[in-house]
Amino acid sequence: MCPDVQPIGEPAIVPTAPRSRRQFLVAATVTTAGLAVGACTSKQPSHPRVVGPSAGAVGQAEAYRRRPGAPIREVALTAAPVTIDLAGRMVTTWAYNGSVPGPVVRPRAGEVLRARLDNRLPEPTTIHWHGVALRNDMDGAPGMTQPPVRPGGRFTYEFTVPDPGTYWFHPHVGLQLDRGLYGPLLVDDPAEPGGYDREQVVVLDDWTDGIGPSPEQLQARLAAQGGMMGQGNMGMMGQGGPDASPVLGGVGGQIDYPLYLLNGRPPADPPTIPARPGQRLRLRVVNAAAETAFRLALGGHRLTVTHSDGLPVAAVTVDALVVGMGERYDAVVTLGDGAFPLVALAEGKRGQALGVVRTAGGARPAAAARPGELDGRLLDLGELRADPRVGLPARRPDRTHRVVLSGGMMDARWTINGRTFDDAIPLEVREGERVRLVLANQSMMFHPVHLHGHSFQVQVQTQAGAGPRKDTVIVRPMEQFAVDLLAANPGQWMLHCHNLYHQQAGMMTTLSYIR
Ligand SMILES: [Cu+2]
Repeated sequence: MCPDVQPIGEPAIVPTAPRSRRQFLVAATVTTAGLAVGACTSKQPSHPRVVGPSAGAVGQAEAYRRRPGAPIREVALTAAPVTIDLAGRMVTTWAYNGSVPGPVVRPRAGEVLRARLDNRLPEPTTIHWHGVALRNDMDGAPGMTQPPVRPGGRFTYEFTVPDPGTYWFHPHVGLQLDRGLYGPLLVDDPAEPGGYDREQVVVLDDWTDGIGPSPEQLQARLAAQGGMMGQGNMGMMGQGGPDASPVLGGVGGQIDYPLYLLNGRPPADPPTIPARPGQRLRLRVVNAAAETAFRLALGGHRLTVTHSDGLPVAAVTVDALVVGMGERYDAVVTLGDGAFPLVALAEGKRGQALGVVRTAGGARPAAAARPGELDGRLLDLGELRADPRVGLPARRPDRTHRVVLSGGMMDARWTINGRTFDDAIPLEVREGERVRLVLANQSMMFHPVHLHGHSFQVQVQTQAGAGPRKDTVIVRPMEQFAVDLLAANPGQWMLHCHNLYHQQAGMMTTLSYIR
């Protein structure tokens, strides 16, 4: 009997042959349907076996995380159509619990999050808990860790939340993320060291739903775009030119969004963040956009960056920082006296999102306010160092995978190691290994690469092993660097570009535990 291990599909495959994603899906589908018993009688004992989402090892990893008597934090999330007010314009979109962003989900580290999802959308959905090292079968990867939740259906996610920090949740199906389906997941630290007086979540988004082309129309235009670039194709950016971003090493993106939102509000109706002069404000910044990186600054202030993707770093003080899709940064500012523009410039695009940090009376900053800090000292990934509490021990990797990112704006096909997801060859690892991923961008666009279920440590050349822990990292055109992870969370995990349109066009593979 091997009820918790899924053999690889076709007996014809020799044990060492790479298996494609398609072959894995066959096995996964059979198991999901509860028909795996026959497959357990594999006649190839030496055949490497996939550690599937229902494997015993997944339950063991969860048991290791879960403390006896851990409190259960219950939340109810309903994904449904909703009408929202964007500066007086009523727009129908999809959201959680009727608001954009969705509700703040806020467990403490060590608690069990029990989140009931009711799907009142007209299409199937899932929730992915971005950045959380959770049990594989709760990861929300459709067709991989669970069947998608059908319209009218319900699914309850239940998992231990191991690490404090700033995370978020969103669907992992189709183009749903480019509507209003996202929300912050803040995991409190029972031993929070503090160092701030108040905090504010800042969720950034690029917005088209109900105002510009639909996400489906944008996807179709990207697919049909070869040869049409820069010809005024509605909703599309030109290539390069004045909109190019030196920080991102090229274009900011391909989609020219009509609006950018900060906590669900456009610049014409910015949210106010109230505080008192002299207070230390902790900003928890989440980029929930589908296709836009943001350059964030607070007029008249410097930002002391304390966390990347939820995990602590040695503090670095800058004027501005660029946040890629899926990334999070926490930064502390000591507030002056007045009303200050919190600006998130759409990097390499036109437009911006805006909030107002107000500690005193005075005029509201203009919707197009461009504080000088945006052009000041920018955070560089290479200067971040993991806090020693979360750094990986120095160790040579047991296994190295190259992750080549390629594709082009002219053919709208984006690949990892030359393959789109439907044909991808999983990156195999074994539990306990130190795994190195060499991220190599061989395309002319930046890619925020996101790994599910783990955070890796960026390997900085000047000080090997000491870079920040992250789960999403921007890889610029023609750039290459390594990230290391400890393979301590068995299962099948998505590795993909967090540009939603690149992901949908194939830029996704699997980090696949075998044994
Ligand atoms: Cu990409």
